[in-house]
Amino acid sequence: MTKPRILVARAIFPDIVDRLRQHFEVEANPEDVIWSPAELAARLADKDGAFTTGSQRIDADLLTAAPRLKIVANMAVGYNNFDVDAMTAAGVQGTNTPDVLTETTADFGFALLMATARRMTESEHYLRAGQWTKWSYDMFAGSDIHGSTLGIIGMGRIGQGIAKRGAHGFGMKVVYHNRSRLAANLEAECKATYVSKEELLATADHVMLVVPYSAASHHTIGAAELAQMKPSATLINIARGGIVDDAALAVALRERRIAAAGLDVFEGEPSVHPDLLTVPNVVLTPHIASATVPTRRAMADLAADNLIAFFEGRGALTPVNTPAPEAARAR
Ligand code: 8YV
Repeated sequence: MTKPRILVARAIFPDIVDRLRQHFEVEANPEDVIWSPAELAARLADKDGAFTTGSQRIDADLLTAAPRLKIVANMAVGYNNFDVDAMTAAGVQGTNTPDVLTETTADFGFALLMATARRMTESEHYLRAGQWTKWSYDMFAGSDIHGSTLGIIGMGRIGQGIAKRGAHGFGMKVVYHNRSRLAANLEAECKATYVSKEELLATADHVMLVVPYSAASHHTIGAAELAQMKPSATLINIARGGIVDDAALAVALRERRIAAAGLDVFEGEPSVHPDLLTVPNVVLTPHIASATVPTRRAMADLAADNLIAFFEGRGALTPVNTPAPEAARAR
């Protein structure tokens, strides 16, 4: 029996590619070339499955150019690179990697919050530049984490992980806003109170964004929302580029309309809005919230396991859509 053909669109752990080779005919990308949409489509023309990261767009044009494609396994919990409706209509299964990155990403959200509120990178740059010649009472004085109010927008698994860290570890008052309110037992576990977005913005000392990207969440934080925040507040985005209007944020930071921001994701990344690179009161990291070795391995393993389970007829392990059986492409 011939093995299904799959494309591994980005460089991943070599031993996981080897594991995939036991089940599939694999075209891999060990040099980690960033293919254009046309190059990706050409490579997928004869493939049955694809292993992707968040940087490959899967849309109707690509699905037309890849008539044998039956499953796309994303190595990410977010899947805004998928046109899910187009995939479902074409009978193509999509999968993501939930759960395995929750705690690691929540740890990072907290690390970015701490670094931002306590001005850690700004002060490190100062020290490295040889500017530290004396102590002074207000040198890099920031804002407190313990006992402050943490406002979380997007209360999925990662948001809940951050809430627990804040409430239980740092005695923070946690308020949250989400499309739907959590069940009472989850609110109790997180010690979190549901509030409107307006109340959250007006009362939080630290605003943490963990909401998935969609047309509805585009620019959840823009100039109007920044104006509603406390001038002493910090803003943390570990969700997706485009959730924040980065140009408006750069203005608010420069004019000190909010105190500071911590950003792991950017509109148009890996490009970063040039004004964010010149304001001092922002901590910038290159989309690394899930980047620990065990977690990145678990994500890659889960994406591989989705492909294997699907082609063994066991069904995808963590599907993001349910193509109708009659629409599904023949295996
Ligand atoms: C990924 C992420 O590293 O899981 C997500 O949604 O944003 C990150 O963990 C990134 O998307 C690359 O696939």
